[in-house]
Amino acid sequence: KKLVFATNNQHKTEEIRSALEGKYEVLNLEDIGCLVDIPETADTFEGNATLKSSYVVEHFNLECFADDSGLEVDALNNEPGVYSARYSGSRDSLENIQLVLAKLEGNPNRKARFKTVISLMQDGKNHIFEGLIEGTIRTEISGSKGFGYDPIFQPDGYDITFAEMDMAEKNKISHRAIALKKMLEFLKRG
Ligand code: ITT
Repeated sequence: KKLVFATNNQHKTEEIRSALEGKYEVLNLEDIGCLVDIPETADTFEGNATLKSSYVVEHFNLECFADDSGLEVDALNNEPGVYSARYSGSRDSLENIQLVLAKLEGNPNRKARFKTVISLMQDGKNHIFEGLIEGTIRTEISGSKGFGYDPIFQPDGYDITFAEMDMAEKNKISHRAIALKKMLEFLKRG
């Protein structure tokens, strides 16, 4: 069975493909010939996930799901949040990481969480699935796997960052994996 995943982010596509291997074939925006950068103008993860999934329904008449996600840092009033992809004004992960580290410099409160909200558009209805994982922000970058803020995020109960984990290991515990599991349970019931 095929599922359309409304993303331009190759890393998200890889994580979702790996998690759904043997269950679903995952097509991303490029695969369905959608070459636009869908505007994400909402101020919530749920709002932006819904903008992406409904764009595909409207313009391609395909059922589809989308993931809007980001990092919330307690000491930064939950920033970067929905602005995670372009926190520094650029999509460059290193610049975004450095901005978070600079803003947290000297701050002992390193608590943070990754959140994913999935919007699944099916039969004209929007189904929402959420996943989150608590952790802390390291004082320095560590690891080269993963993407985005992975090199500075250490999930609670671990002494390594997401960027030091293999994709399979991250996929066992991540915010995205938790939201995805909920969506799979829903699809199984349907
Ligand atoms: P699409 O909208 O095309 O799916 P995007 O990268 O713009 O791709 P978002 O708008 O959801 O996705 O922004 C999420 C940003 O949050 C992403 O670019 C990363 O910087 C960060 N992020 C999300 N999930 C992450 C993860 O698992 N590990 C590290 N950083 C993550």
